[in-house]
Amino acid sequence: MTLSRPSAILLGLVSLLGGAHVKAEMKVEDGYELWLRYAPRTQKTSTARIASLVMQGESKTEQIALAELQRGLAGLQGADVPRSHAVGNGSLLVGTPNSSPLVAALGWGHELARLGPEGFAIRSLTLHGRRATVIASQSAVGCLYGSFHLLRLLATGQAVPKRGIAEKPRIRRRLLNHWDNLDGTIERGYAGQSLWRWDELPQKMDARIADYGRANASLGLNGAVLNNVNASPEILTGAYLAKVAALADVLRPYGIRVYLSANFAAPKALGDLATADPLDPAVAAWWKKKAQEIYDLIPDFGGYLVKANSEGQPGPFDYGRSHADGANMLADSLAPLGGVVIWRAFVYQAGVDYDRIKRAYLEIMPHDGEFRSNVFVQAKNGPLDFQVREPFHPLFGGLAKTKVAVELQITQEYFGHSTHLVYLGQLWHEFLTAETYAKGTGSKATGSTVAAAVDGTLFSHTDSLIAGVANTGSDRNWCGHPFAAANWYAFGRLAWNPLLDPDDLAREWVLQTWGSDPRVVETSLDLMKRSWPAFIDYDSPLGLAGVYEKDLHYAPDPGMVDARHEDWSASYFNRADAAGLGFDRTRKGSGAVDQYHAPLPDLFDDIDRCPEKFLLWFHHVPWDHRLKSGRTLWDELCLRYERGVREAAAMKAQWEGLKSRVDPERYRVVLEKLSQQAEDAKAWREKSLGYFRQFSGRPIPAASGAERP
Ligand code: BDP
Repeated sequence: MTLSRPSAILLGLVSLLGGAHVKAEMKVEDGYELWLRYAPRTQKTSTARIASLVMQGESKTEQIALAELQRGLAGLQGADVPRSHAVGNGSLLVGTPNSSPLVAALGWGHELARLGPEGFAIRSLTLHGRRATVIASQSAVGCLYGSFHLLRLLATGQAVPKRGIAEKPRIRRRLLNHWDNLDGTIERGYAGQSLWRWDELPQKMDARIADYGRANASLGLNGAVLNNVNASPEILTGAYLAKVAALADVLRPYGIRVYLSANFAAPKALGDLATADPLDPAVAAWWKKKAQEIYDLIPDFGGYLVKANSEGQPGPFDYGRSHADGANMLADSLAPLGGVVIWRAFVYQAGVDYDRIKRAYLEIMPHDGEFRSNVFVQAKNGPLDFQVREPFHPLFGGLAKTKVAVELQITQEYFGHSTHLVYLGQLWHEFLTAETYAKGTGSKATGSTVAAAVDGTLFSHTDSLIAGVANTGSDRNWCGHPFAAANWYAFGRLAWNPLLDPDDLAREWVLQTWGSDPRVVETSLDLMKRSWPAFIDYDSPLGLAGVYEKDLHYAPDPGMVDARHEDWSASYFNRADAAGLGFDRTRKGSGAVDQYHAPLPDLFDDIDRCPEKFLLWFHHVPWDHRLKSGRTLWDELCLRYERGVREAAAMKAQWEGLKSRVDPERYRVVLEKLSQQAEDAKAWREKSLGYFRQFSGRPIPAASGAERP
């Protein structure tokens, strides 16, 4: 199976088989090609044609870049582009100063050095009297990234700007975190089974792994944690490491380093030692030996991701040791070999504080300054758990001496799984551009956004890391919902540059995924733009959180009580009672507002100034409290749910307008899912308002949702 151009079965065949009425040039597509379809553009562009490819380097990675350019240009330009040894008119020259004498002769060494090992430059220029385009980098991987960049420009109808392009990633480690289990299932995965076929590896390698690498490289992603954070110790056995090494060999030429989730108790669980105490020399020695074994097989191994003392996972607390003790012991085993430890901050030990969202900050902050230099503390974007909207985690801007990494969730655990269309670009943008005020207020605040905390510039860290919990699986279209691939895409592009505009990214993705028919493009973009606000409205408006049914996390069930843990109960989070709704985190309540830098605590603390999007997150609001709209909380809540329901219905109707403009299979899949989404929205409103009404005791206003937003 390879990512080929859209299969060339034409309408005639489609109508014979299914009778769909589509335009004559419509191809049958199944989504496997993702955004790398390279379909010929139907709209005119001013972009100059590439007439030949000049590539002197012979490394695997450069060969991959060459093959990609050949495939992409053949598709986009409608004819094969020959490889040539000399630069002619319309040539595209690709290479590094080391691999290509032609590139070396350009004298760009200084600039390329400034762009770093993964950066690249693209320029149109005259070479020996011929008009040519050059993609150059210090490294082969940079050439691959540059090739994908140029193909993206061509596929989206953009020309190389006159001043040229100089790109380098703002974040050094750009990872997918796969929550894949060794039995092939995926925790919170909604697109089939794991891509890694552990039972067949290492003897048999699925050709799809290279396509996975290719899709990631097209975005600039350069790392993958292969297994679930709820880690099976077995992944560290010799038998599994051989499988991991085989995958690493396939992914390496795409610039992807492999990382593993490590079970903290592995030395004990695998039967080698009686303890996993991080301060026991035998334990440290076990991990040192393990690290050496891994690096012998995988010389560029990235490191360990660790979920410790969280949700039943083992960790240093089991031996009375601290987070820093645990992380540092592992870090010391990896440091001489070049690996890092990614220590998750998704920790919430009962007893630390009644308010669950305060606990990670309270557990981790006292250790700021104790962690080794090859440790990252990886926090989720918000202090709870990938909810539909959360204020940023106060560890961003809080931790100063520790490198803080962020974990975003691409897979839609709380966003309707692979059934609802929800584009997450705006959510991530809101988060990344949030001001932490770590450097004070006013002009001093400049540069203290969450993005600056993550890319390391806020506190001058030289290494940086961003991770996205992957939504990929064995489904033919990779992510289950055709539009879910947009979230993989947007995450990858934001990992390269967190300041990119989510609307621009949506446009890029749509043009490459659905083609350039203006009606299809504008409708798809509109759907994506409306999808997150709509989802918030019919799922968790006004800062509600944790409203979900037990374990599954699909539909809301705000009255759900989980006997296992109070802080797994929906009612614990929304605290609906006769007085009102929401969690009081003001200074009169849990005081969580004070985990932020001024002026945020005062802002969040004041019910009249707190942004309404976080109102029920920070306040227990009386049912008759007036909101900015002049409506009471109860009326506003009803309106929001109703508005969400209307939006979901409108999204479906909008898509129906694209029948005959979109290839039949992808059209059908999206329509089916949007229909379910519209039905769910109604049911979710009923369920939620039905529950809250028992407390508000007020009627649901008849015309609550008459207007569209
Ligand atoms: C929660 C998920 C759970 C994960 C956990 C985590 O429900 O499946 O194991 O986060 O991130 O969101 O560790």
